[in-house]
Amino acid sequence: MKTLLKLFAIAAAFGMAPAAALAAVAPAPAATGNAAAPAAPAAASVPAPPRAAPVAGVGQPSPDRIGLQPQVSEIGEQAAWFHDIILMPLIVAISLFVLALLLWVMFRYRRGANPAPSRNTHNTTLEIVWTLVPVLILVAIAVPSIRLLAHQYNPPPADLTVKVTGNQWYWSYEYPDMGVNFDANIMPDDQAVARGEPRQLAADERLVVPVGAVVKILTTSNDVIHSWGVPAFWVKMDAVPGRINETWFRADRTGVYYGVCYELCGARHGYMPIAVEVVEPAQFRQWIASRGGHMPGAAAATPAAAAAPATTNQSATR
Ligand SMILES: [Cu+2]
Repeated sequence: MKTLLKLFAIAAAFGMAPAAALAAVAPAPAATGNAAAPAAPAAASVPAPPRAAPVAGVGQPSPDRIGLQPQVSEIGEQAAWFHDIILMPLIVAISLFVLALLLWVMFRYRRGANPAPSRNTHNTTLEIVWTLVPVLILVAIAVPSIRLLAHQYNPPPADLTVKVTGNQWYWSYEYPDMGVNFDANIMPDDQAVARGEPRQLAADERLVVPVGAVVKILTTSNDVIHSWGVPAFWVKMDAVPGRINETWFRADRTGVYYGVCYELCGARHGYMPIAVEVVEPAQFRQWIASRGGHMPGAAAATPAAAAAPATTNQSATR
């Protein structure tokens, strides 16, 4: 029995066995230090809140969409406005203008219609115009572009910190101030469809965050470069081994939002999806409690928090 438990613990640590399998076998959460331990239901007295159902077309791609996903963060709305109102119309106008010039030159100045070509090599006015106009266009684009960049790199004070670690080929999440950590693996297609979730985007474990909270995301990796991102939040950051990168988001609407790994990271790169559930603050507190965690400042009273791996306790008291 002990050997079997050890095998399951090792398998779960490498993301090969679902956490539930380990929890079903283990009578109590043995402090093995594996990331799946907090999921053990035996220690949590608070029931987990129900999983929200995703809404078609929100937080996930849809077959008839050609634009960006609906944005649920302020940065995302700014970026979508920049893309939809400034960049796309400008690109379309410039492309049509150049196409019209090319067609005009091809027909008006073809050999049949214009047998004696002009010998002019310079036109000062024209040269000033075609230098100045593109410069002015670029300056006009630079203003909202730099404003957006500055906004992205000046995060407001964080309400919550989540450390995201990329692994071949799953994600590990840690709430260092709350004593919660777990692994998230892809959900099998049949299970995802049965639950009304998009296949290959659904994950067995979701990152849960409160609505309206500034979430600081710290990314790193255990093996190769991965990239964590969620299009509906306009957030994406490389997860690089030996290094911690920082980004942030603030989701202003509750719901379920999906992302994937955005860096080609190996054979199963396409099978490490990201699912984020944005919930009301009360539901978030319930979720943290159901995982044996605690809100920052509150005493780690639950048995699961007391039995949590040493690394979790250290980071929780920081
Ligand atoms: Cu990856």
